[in-house]
Amino acid sequence: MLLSYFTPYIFLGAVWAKILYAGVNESGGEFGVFSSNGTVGTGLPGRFNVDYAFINKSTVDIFVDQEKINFFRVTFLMERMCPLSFGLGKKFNETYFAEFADAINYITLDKGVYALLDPHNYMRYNDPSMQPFSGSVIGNTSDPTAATTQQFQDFWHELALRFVNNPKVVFGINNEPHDMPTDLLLKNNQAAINGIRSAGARQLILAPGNGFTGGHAWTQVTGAGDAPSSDFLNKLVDPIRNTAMDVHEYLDIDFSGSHDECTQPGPSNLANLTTWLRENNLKAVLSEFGGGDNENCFEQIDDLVQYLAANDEWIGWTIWAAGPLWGPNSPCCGADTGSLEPGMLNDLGQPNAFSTVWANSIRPNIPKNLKRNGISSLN
Ligand SMILES: *[C@@H]1O[C@H](CO)[C@@H](O)[C@H](O)[C@H]1NC(C)=O
Ligand SMILES: *[C@@H]1O[C@H](CO)[C@@H](O)[C@H](O)[C@H]1NC(C)=O
Ligand SMILES: *[C@@H]1O[C@H](CO)[C@@H](O)[C@H](O)[C@H]1NC(C)=O
Ligand SMILES: *[C@@H]1O[C@H](CO)[C@@H](O)[C@H](O)[C@H]1NC(C)=O
Ligand SMILES: *[C@@H]1O[C@H](CO)[C@@H](O)[C@H](O)[C@H]1NC(C)=O
Ligand SMILES: CC(=O)N[C@H]1CO[C@H](CO)[C@@H](O)[C@@H]1O
Repeated sequence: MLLSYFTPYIFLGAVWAKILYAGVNESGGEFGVFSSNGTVGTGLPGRFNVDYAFINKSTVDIFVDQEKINFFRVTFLMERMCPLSFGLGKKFNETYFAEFADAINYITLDKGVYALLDPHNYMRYNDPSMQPFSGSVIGNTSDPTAATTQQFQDFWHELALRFVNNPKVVFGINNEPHDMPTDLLLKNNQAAINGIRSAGARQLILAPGNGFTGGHAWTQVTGAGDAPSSDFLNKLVDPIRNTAMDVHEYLDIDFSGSHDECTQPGPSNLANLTTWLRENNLKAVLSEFGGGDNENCFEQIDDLVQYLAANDEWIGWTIWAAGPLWGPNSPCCGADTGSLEPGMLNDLGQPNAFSTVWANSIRPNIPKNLKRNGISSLN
């Protein structure tokens, strides 16, 4: 009794629980397509470094060399990688791919850290004009304009083939699926895994849940009666068992990341998911979270990141978001918080979240023993 009580306490965060990956979202590759009136095709294909951009290599240097993180989530848009005239599949826009690959190769080969490839598409393809709600759900057989699950598999097969020899990439199947049947999400996730593994790629895969992949809602019905992610995602089969769950969790009132107050504590809201992970012998990465520029949020983010470190089911995290195109805009958590891009100011002309949120609640929690070598994996 005494031993079983004390042992976990002694090893908490030290031996059993190990965060392998820690870092930041690099958002920008998906920019420039939003249209307030829903005009289809706005910003497509877009201009590199004007409408969209992936990373600023100098700020990647700051994150790796000074902050010692080892993980970047790099967003891109499937309608740019696979233009509508080609359709979703194995035919890519080689210009856009080369720009994306340059960012990924800089992070993984030049800097030697891990990069999560993130198609920022909400499991939808063909109309990003009013993301996250526009576009046909992939694999919707009632929608003749929807890309098929097979096309999604072909897309992932091709992308994985192109990175098959790069051990430092991680494949994120899709950003924030929502409002779709959870059994279809399972099918699409499985198709992506099959496409990646049949390409010979053995790197870590992250599979998202329904309901914007929200951690608090993992065991709940989401949307208009969509079954909980927990009913389906444990049925995924990866022949080499190198897939983890991809989870997002914001700390504001409606979990959206749009408010600057943190009123939804991470640890209690993630507890059911963590139990499910443990029961199913699964791992997870928290690939989006954030809070506003205030003391309460600093504490709540601190609690969240320490919770992840203390629970063996969690193997990594990336906070939302840095990126070269944010300027004074705020990617999350209130208009005045600003982005995590070093060197930029917020909308008030004051230091952004890199000087506030990151400095107060992330920097002190960056593990010293992050994974530095080897193929991306669950351990
Ligand atoms: C609709 O939005 C697009 C892009 O935001 C803009 O170029 C276009 O002029 C708008 N059309 C109307 C009718 O407002
Ligand atoms: C491919 O992407 C480049 C760069 O954004 C763009 O100039 C070009 O028009 C795109 N091609 C297609 C077919 O979309
Ligand atoms: C699938 O397509 C049909 C027909 O367009 C549509 O009514 C339905 O809402 C779509 N389902 C999803 C999950 O988007
Ligand atoms: C966790 O699960 C319990 C039991 O099913 C439920 O009562 C509770 O509301 C859940 N908590 C969250 C945050 O979903
Ligand atoms: C990239 O980051 C560096 C270092 O913060 C900055 O000096 C430079 O202006 C940035 N470049 C762009 C294009 O944003
Ligand atoms: C808070 C926030 O902006 N989170 C976002 C992460 O990804 C996209 C942005 O492109 C949003 O839809 C998410 O909500």
